[in-house]
Amino acid sequence: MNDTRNDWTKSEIIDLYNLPLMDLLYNAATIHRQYHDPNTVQVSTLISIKTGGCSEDCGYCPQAARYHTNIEGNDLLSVQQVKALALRAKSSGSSRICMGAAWRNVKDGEDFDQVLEMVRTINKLDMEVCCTLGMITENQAKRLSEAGLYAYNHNLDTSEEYYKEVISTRGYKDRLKTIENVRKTNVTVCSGGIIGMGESVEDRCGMLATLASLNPQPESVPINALVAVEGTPLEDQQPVEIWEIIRMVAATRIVMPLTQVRLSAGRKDMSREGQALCFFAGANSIFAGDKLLTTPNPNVVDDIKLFEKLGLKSQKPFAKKAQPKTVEAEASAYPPLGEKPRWSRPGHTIEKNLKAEKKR
Ligand code: SAM
Ligand code: DTB
Ligand code: SF4
Repeated sequence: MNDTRNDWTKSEIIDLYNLPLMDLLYNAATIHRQYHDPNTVQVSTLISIKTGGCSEDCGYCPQAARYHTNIEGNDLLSVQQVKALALRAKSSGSSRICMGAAWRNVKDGEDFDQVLEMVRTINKLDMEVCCTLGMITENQAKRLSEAGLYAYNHNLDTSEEYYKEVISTRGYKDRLKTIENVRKTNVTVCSGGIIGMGESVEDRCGMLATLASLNPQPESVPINALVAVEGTPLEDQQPVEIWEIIRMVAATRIVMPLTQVRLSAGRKDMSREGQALCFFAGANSIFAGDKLLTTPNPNVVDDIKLFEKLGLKSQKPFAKKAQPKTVEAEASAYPPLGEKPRWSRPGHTIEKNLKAEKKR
């Protein structure tokens, strides 16, 4: 028995999201400590293996060919270029590489064969390797798995209702289908979304309800704050407040206790204190490196200093391969610092705790 539930309703998640902040943080941090080492954060690095010129119309994306953004595009990188970038990332403390391609979907042929070779190459470096290449078929997922892919990233981005406001060239069901194809292999699933695109709290929580309903839940959930890029339809969006990011991270942690929650795009505009609260609320991964795929990210030295200030260690590769099966097993792995809070004792659940909070 653990706290993982696949039947969270949108309204339950909205209630969580809107809790007084201190209650939300306390609940999320308590769950976080039951399943994860609160002083360890995974450092991952993004490599944009094919940049720009994408046929899709995702309203947030600087890589869509139809928008006039200032990014420098490039064709598929060579295996040697990717290996050099991965080695550099490893030497600066990354345990995971995520390779992104500005494709609508993967086409079988020379380019896909080259990506498979990149996967094999990074795998030999003893790093987790993740890809985000757009839609893939079941057969392509199998081939990636055979090449040693550890994770496939394919974001739901927002709720099913709001999706249509942001993207018209593909539907929510297409996204879910690719996730299902990945699930048929032993590649782990990475799927999350973006906040700050003009969506409501209801949309954010609706997306979390869909992600939490997947069985098994995604092993990894990136939470991105929109990076509003000039030339995209969302260029004028006001930056989302840090409190919203913290709430989103906390709600994600509570409804998906075992998942790796990734504080992804948008960190450049977050204070160190804001990021610290996100780690407290359950975020346990960041993307490091001066660039995400095409937009700026905090510099590596500042991130190292932040880890030192907060006493955070970086997570070793494959540390999450064997997930603890029970709360008790994890509690013995990470003994609590003080007395156990009541909802971590046998028989107490987060739902009971929420009811108690509401009654107060
Ligand atoms: N083309 C593939 C796809 O869309 O699935 C993979 C690459 S795509 C750039 C990966 C993810 O990056 C998107 O699903 C979106 O969540 C995120 N993303 C893209 N542009 C962003 C932006 N401006 N701000 C925040 N997140 C962004
Ligand atoms: C994810 O959810 N965020 C990362 C990773 N998965 C691929 C990408 C963020 C991209 C931000 C915009 C850019 O740099 O182009
Ligand atoms: Fe293309 Fe992916 Fe950008 Fe959408 S998010 S435009 S599919 S690169």
